[in-house]
Amino acid sequence: MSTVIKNGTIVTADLTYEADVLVEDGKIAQIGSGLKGDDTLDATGCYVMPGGIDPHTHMEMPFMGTFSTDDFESGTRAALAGGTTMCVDFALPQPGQGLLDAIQQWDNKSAQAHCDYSFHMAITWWSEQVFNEMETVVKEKGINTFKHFMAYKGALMVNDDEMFASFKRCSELGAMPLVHAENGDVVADLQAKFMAEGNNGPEAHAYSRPPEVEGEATNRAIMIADMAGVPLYVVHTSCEESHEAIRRARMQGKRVYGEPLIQHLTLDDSEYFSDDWDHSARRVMSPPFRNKKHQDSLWAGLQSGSLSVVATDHCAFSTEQKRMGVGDFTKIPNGTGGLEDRIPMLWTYGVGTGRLTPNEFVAVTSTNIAKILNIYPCKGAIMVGADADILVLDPAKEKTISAKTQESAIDYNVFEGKHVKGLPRYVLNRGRLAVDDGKVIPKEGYGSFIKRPANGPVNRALSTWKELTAPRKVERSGIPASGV
Ligand code: DUC
Ligand code: ZN
Ligand code: ZN
Ligand code: ZN
Repeated sequence: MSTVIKNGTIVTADLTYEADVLVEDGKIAQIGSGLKGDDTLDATGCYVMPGGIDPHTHMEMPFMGTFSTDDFESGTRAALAGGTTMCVDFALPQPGQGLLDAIQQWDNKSAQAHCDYSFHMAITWWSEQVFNEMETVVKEKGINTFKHFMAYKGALMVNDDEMFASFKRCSELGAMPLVHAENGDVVADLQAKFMAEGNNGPEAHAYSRPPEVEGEATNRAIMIADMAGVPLYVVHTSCEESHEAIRRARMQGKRVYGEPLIQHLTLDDSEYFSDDWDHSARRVMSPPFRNKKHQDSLWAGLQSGSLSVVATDHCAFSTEQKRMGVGDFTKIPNGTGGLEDRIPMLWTYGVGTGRLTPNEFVAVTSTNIAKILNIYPCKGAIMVGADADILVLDPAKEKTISAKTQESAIDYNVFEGKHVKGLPRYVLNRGRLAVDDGKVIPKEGYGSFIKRPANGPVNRALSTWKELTAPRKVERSGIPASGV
């Protein structure tokens, strides 16, 4: 069984050229002209690019006293509708729970997935058991990334000593730490202050998490990673303060990656000042949306290469769930959706405005993260031998985003009313036609867990801080007696 994609323009992170693509047994078998297959997909007027990879989703996440509404079934259906063929979710142990136990739970939940997926492993507490299990997670489970929450005090947050221990373990194992970088102690203090002052609406959520808490935590994580001798990936970089820390680290030769979200690039903090409580609460996520200065910084980072990946942090709660926080903004479940809209929104507001070239678009939606996660070129490439994860994007096709027409299970959409131009015509996942003429062809359970091997000796922070590995001991001729 083979399929040929004809008459399209191939766009990769490096090249743009006209050619047909032959897909056989789930892989790209040939790229050239005049190719023939059992089936033909016409890509006239379209771009043929690697399927999107969203490295940051939370399906059915247990969080703030509830579970995020999109599970692997509706969530991965939404992913495919938006041209994404692989998601990376977070296996999240409750404090005290073993890592392998949490992976088993996520294995069970993800059995429904319509598209390929993988997990990051979250480190939510620290112990000898966690230290030991990390090795099995990397070597047997094929997970090479460990996520640390520097916020959510009293729940998911880890302290600096735990983070340093975990980062050093990552270094030994050829794995990479991820951080949710916000200073959780300062956030908790500000939350209490605003509540005490009677400032309990969704806008106080934004006030309690200013850019400074993110910049401080990003910088701290970068320094700790450097001392542990390990690269670092900063999830949902939302502001100039965090971006600046990442930029500086990269200029110093440190291997540090930043991940803005499509929400932060295209929606601003005025959303929190709507007179409709539901409107504002539906947009409560952490970090919160920022002003234009920060949005410009994020776009500039994608253009210059100081920021590497555009993700969503897809963590969708219904209006009903959001209302758990009426009268107390700290109880509004944090999270927004975006998986279905990331590609059309970034194409429209990035490529459509001239901020990004089509090649840069492919880099930040697919290829860069495939390289960072060590699955390139199996994923993230239009190349002979690669998985046939292909997005045929029609730049002339348009729609107005609406909750009424989405695959996601939530009852609203934070991009409601946005007009987008550039939509999937076809999507293939390991050769399976998953979107045909813009319509999802669901196949529950088709999605495969993609193992991601550990990195080799290049898994270094390129550290300038050498004392840890080469301490200089001083031989002294005389040492005074103590306490005299
Ligand atoms: N931020 C969110 O908004 N939701 C899920 C977790 C997170 O860090
Ligand atoms: Zn986060
Ligand atoms: Zn997240
Ligand atoms: Zn593969």
